[in-house]
Amino acid sequence: MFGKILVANRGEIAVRVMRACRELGIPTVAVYSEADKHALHAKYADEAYLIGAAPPSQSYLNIDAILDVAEKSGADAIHPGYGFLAENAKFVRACEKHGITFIGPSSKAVELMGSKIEARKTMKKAGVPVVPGSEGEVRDVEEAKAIAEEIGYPIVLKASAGGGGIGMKVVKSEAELEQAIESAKSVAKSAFGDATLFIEKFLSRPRHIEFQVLADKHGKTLHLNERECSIQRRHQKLIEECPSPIVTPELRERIGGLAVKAAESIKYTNAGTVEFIYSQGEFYFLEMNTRLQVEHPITERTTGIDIVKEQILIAAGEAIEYEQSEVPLFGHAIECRINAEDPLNDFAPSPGKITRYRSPGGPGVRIDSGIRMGYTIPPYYDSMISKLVVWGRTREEAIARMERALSEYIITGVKTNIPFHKAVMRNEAFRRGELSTNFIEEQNILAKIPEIIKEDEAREARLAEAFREDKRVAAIATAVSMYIDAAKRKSEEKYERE
Ligand code: MV4
Repeated sequence: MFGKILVANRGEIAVRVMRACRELGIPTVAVYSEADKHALHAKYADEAYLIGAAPPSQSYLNIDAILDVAEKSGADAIHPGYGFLAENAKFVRACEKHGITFIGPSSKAVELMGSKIEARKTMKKAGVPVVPGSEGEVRDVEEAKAIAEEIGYPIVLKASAGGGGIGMKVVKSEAELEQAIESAKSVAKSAFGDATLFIEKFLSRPRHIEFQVLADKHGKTLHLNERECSIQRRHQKLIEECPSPIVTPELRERIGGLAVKAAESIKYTNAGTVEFIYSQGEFYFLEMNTRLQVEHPITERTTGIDIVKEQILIAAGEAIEYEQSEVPLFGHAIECRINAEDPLNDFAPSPGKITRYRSPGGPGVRIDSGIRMGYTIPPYYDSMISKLVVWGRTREEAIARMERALSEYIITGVKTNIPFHKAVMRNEAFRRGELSTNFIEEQNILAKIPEIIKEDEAREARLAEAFREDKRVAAIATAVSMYIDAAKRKSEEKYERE
């Protein structure tokens, strides 16, 4: 087992990984930037090292600085968390070169799945359904026209080096094609340094359903059920749940089996996620993420499996001890990503000092957070500050619990998207499990937010007034009791004189 683990990340996920290390009795090393001097993760670790200035390129993306700390601290393994270097094959190779275990898949697996064209080819060969589209790269307009004729409009242009929807371009007719290709190429070039494009048939109103996979180094690969992640805004997931309201046990077995086949086909090891889009009754491979996902806690909550611990044990060469048939799925979990963003200002980031912080508690509530009272959220990083995860025996109970937990979650000093989550939880289509990637627009969720903010402000004002009232009452009570004591003292003195 590892002697010491360096967590090459920040915020809630760094604290979350350190918790698993602590439970395994493994000392931890934090790295932090100038902006994170007082951050929770730097305090939580057994050792903490400054690695550079606030901008990620000078700190959390600085491979040499991170490996220097690993050498200096004697860390023999690195957990990358998600984002930053988590899917950077160059970083994985650098760890391997330095004899430091990267807690994740091999650099080969990261590289292969990093090319969406290679991923599609690999999945097709493994018998995993892919969206009809181009075999490989689409080099010019003529090729694109021919493919689009074959599969029919609308089509979508995607960057092979991309992911998460960046650079995606929907094309409704041949007339738009040439211009669309030019702009998609330039976006791909600037975002990923690689202009390679491919084409897929555009599937309308899809759902995003992904399967967690876990594979050890002894040939065992299994899935830990699915997660529904359809509520997204500009390709950013906001609310995830497990299980998906539309996945039956038979579907779970069939598509979970495809996810396992996908992982086995590339000899995948460690934790990964196979993403599917579900449209008109069919599942199609979308992408494979070769990292721990933000939303992993809802899988942990409904299986009882600590995925980060499994990652560490697998990376250390341990075998997975249970069989697929022993992976449970109990109850229903929902995660709301709490972002420091202003929902009334196009969700613009809202960094700043947290003046009041009170997190919810009670049965079935988990908070993974990297913030605390008095902490100043820096403007340099992702706006997610915590994850609120609730569990219930049923989806209905989980929704009611999420509403209760959201009503208890107090964060002031910065704007948050908590009102957005409240609006979704009370939406009838959401409560019926009728989701799609167009949910936020179709249900006009954003229009509901001002009213909710007004309700919250009115409640806060009532509480403050009651508190002031309490203070007034307490002050009057104190004055009366002081008056009574003085009167009593006076009558006693009078009695003694007589
Ligand atoms: C698609 C699609 C429709 N048809 N591909 C790719 C990256 C992922 N984050 C979003 N992607 C999509 N790929 C085809 N052929 C629609 C989306 C999409 C989407 C998919 C699932 C969940 C939310 C989404 C939001 C916007 C677009």
